[in-house]
Amino acid sequence: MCGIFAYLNYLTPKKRLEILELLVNGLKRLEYRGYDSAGIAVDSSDETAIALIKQCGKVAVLEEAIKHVAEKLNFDALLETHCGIAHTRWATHGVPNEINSHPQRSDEHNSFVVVHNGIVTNYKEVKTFLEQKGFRFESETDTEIIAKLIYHFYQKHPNFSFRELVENVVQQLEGAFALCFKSKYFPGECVATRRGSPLLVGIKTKTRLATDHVPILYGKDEPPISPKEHRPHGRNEYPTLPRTGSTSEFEPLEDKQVEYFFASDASAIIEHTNRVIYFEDDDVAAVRNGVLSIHRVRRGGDDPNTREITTLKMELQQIMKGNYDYFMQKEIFEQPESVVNTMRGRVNFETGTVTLGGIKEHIPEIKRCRRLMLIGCGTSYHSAIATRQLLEELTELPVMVELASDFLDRTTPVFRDDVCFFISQSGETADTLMALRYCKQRGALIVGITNTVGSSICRESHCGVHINAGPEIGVASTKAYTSQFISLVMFALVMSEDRLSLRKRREKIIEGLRNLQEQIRIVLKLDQKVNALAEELYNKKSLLIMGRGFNFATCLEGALKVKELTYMHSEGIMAGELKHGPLALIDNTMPVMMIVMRDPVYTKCMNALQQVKSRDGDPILICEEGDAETIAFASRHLEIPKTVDCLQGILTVIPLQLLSFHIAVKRNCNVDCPRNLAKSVTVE
Ligand code: G6Q
Ligand code: GLU
Repeated sequence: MCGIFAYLNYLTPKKRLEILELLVNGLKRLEYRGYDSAGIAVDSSDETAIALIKQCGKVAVLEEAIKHVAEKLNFDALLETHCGIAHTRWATHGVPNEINSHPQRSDEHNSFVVVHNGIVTNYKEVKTFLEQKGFRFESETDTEIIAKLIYHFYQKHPNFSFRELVENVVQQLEGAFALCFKSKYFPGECVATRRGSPLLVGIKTKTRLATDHVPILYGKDEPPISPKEHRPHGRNEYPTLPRTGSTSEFEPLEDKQVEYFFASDASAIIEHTNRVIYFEDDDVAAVRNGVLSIHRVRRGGDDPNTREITTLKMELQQIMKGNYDYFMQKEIFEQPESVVNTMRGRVNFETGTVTLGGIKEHIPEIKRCRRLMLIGCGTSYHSAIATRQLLEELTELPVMVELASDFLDRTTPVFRDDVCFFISQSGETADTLMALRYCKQRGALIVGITNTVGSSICRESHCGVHINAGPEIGVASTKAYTSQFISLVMFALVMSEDRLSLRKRREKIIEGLRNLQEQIRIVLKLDQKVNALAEELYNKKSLLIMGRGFNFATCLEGALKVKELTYMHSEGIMAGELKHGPLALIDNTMPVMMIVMRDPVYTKCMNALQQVKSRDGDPILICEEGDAETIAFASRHLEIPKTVDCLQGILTVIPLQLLSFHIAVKRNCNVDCPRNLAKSVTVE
């Protein structure tokens, strides 16, 4: 999920030190993406042929470590043709430490090394297969299976090209990945591929390239297999692909000297060249003898013949934030992808089943518990409120939702047969961590729901779920909220899997999860409309956000976003509480937003709407797409696609994330780092 950078110089002599500096510099350009460890692989002159340097922590720590291998590596050696790969890791499988950092390797001789962004969801099966073949694993990562699998294929097919080996490997992988490979058997070559994670290559030549396109070579359907290579698959074998046919590699360059820069995004490339190719899913790009070729195993009906070399016209700053001006904005718009990453390898839409590997073994114990307790702070606490009703419904257990600080203040009674969930994006929030220790001491089962692998909350939990939203840089939490929400929904689904009476309900929810990505995209299209509302609201003193039922959490979370980003007063109000006090605030000057969806509390929400209107209030509605009857009651509204009631909060919160963002920009507030706040609150 973080950064890949690889550099290949062909007939372009560079000192080893220069290459190392170039690789480190590439990683520095990717630092803004967030990461926890970093590593590099370059050719060495000793018997391993490839040197690996890896460190937990910042790229600067890696840079220091590189200095210490100066003698061993002969920094002054001039390398005419060379391939180096580098990586910043945001751990998803295994804590951040040196062994788990990338590049991952095939064996102790570093025969094949690989850097990976993303998650391989079927790594356990592949690992079992490779263990049976005698491979011994050293890391906890999903990535290590890739390095070992390619070595396995190499041993089986020693005359396959590097690219063919990679093609065989990726055929066995499920999940999301961008990969760059290096091998001692293929010096000066690099093979890169992607599926679901971004990857591009920059091309630098002395003279301008003769072409703007690189042809795509498609594997033949029935390629010839020489008798020597053809071995029947034994039992339990991963089938190997037939050799792909096309080998006539394309030579785009007049000039033989060339440099290639592979990277997760253009920020690491732009200072070297502005000529880039963005890879598509399942492209396998190989550089051999200085020539880049792009291969695809199969050809689909309207697949193109070439990939275009595009010219970047962006500034560095622009690239880092993509098309966005702020990280928070980027993270809001990343939600169609981050929600899928949370579900990847867990929700099987074909069979309608959900598996949470991190808590699987504890499910029988959880099913026997006395109650569930969900504990967190701020946004993380709101994700617990958002899912409480569904958890009560699908588990039929009492569910307590607690603010960590208040929970500790009350010295709340906790028992051995309680199951306590600690929800935290950073995994380091002091209040949440204290509450965790308090519950652990009392013998409860501790379940962590975090975005940061290896964080304190992760380490101190008995089991847990990584929400896999990817690093969140903006201080105001956005994509982590929707991913926490989905993680808790998935847990509720796991808890109810053998309940026949709930089958229909579960099917509906799983269908809802399947459609979320598309629906979030639709909600994000409201951006301009929300911006217009922000124009109306940005110089007001206060904003009340009302709703109830499944959408109450959205009101609290929306109000928190408005407060922290815009420094304006805002309050999330349970619509049922209106007549018990807040109604007194209503007049024709008080800005109000109301969430009114066609769910079981629709009529009650409409009553609240009437009460506000009859006090001269003029609420802005967040309501269901096409609900003309409700829309008729308001002068302004935002229409949101309908999903199953318990998931609706994921869609209703997004306009409020956007609203707080636009108001903050209009009020000249610091969007990514609001005053007085920190991303990780490590003090009580
Ligand atoms: C919200 C803030 C904040 C955050 C809490 C808890 O926008 O980021 O409310 O959610 O400080 O942080 P953790 O989720 O990291 O424990
Ligand atoms: N899943 C891999 C790991 O945990 C890669 C993570 C990343 O994208 O940085 O090692």
